[in-house]
Amino acid sequence: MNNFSNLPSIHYEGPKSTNPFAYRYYDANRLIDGKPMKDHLKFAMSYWHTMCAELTDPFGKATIDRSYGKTEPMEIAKAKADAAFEFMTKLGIEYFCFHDVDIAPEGSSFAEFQDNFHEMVSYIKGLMDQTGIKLLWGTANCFGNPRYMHGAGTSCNADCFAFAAAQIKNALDATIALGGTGYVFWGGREGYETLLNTDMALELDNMARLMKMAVAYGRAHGFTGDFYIEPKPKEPTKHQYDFDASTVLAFLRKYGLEKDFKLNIEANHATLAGHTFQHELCVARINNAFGSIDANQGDMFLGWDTDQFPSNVYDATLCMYEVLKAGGFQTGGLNFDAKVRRPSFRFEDIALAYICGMDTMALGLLKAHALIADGRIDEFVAKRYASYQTGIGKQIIDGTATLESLEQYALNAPEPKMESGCQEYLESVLNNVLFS
Ligand code: XLS
Ligand code: CA
Ligand code: CA
Repeated sequence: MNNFSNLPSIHYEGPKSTNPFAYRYYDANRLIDGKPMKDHLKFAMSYWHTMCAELTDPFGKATIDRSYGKTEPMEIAKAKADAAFEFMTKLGIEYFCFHDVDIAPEGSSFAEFQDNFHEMVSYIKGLMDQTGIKLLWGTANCFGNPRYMHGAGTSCNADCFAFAAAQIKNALDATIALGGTGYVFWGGREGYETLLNTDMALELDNMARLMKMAVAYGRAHGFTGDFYIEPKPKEPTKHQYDFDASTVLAFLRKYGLEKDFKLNIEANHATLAGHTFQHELCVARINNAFGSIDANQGDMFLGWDTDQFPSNVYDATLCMYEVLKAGGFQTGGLNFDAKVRRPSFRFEDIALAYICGMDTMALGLLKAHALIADGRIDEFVAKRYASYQTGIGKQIIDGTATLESLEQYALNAPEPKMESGCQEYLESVLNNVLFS
């Protein structure tokens, strides 16, 4: 099988089903708090991993054939798009995300790529109209081509900056034409290998210049969605400027970009930065910068970006807990930026991987909703900070307390009475909600 033509349509059959080609937890139209699961989760297919990745690694060649039964590059691109929309339709996935180079052959010059790209954007528009499938976000791949070896917006070579800008303009045009609600900047080469050859100040200023140009162009051409930065600390560069959510927020504020940009948080990037996925989502949420999610997971023993399909329900629950606390997705959604392992080379393995990922996130939603309804954790947290509701705590919050007034208070007060943090009890509450 060189495509998804033999794949059956996947439906919800409930937790007792042993049919591998069925959802056990994802019941698209089931209402949770009056909203269908599909609208809580807004699942999206990543075009690059799902349709393009050949499952190579630094030690081995492709294990999957991505020619979709064709030989000419544009024929392959069209057959690939047909297969993508067949896949999404059969799985009931309503959104997709793409890089410019995922959908069209690069050819031998930028001009040739642009022609191919325009033709493929119209082709994909036709498939979207036929199927009702929507674009979640678009982006430009400004990291794969050798011209970006020193970076794109942060390249030492101004011509490379110009090529990146040209790609971003076209990718933004496509995102607007296809009705995408987000546009992603992932700075795959925006970082450095050694400071010995790097003007960090100029590189960061230039990265902001490129983003400002994108905002100016997008807003002038009808893009009303959100721009996103996707943090990642390293890989492919040794140090990436968009290290983690907090670093990106500081960058956005320094350059006055915070109104147009939100964050696209990826699970595997969070763990590479030494944070939990929930931490990064929480940082985004409390700074009103929660935008979208790249759902996947890393391997706790590997220090690189393995982009595995999410299967850890514990993490999925804490992820969806943050999503619910943020009020749900607005422009964003859950994009499976995930790939099958190299030996899972059959097209049906890709479907089985999505079924696992979608069921995991669906279970996460159900359990996060149950955790909030249960109320014990929220109640504990509220009680833990109750000392800020009255007395000296209220003065600290109101801004009426000063160092001098607090000194007077401390001189006259008994030693503070400590309470337990109750971590183990709260972990048992979480387990109780997860497994009942
Ligand atoms: C790579 C990134 C990339 C972005 C889009 O690690 O996750 O796939 O999501 O360029
Ligand atoms: Ca990603
Ligand atoms: Ca990744």
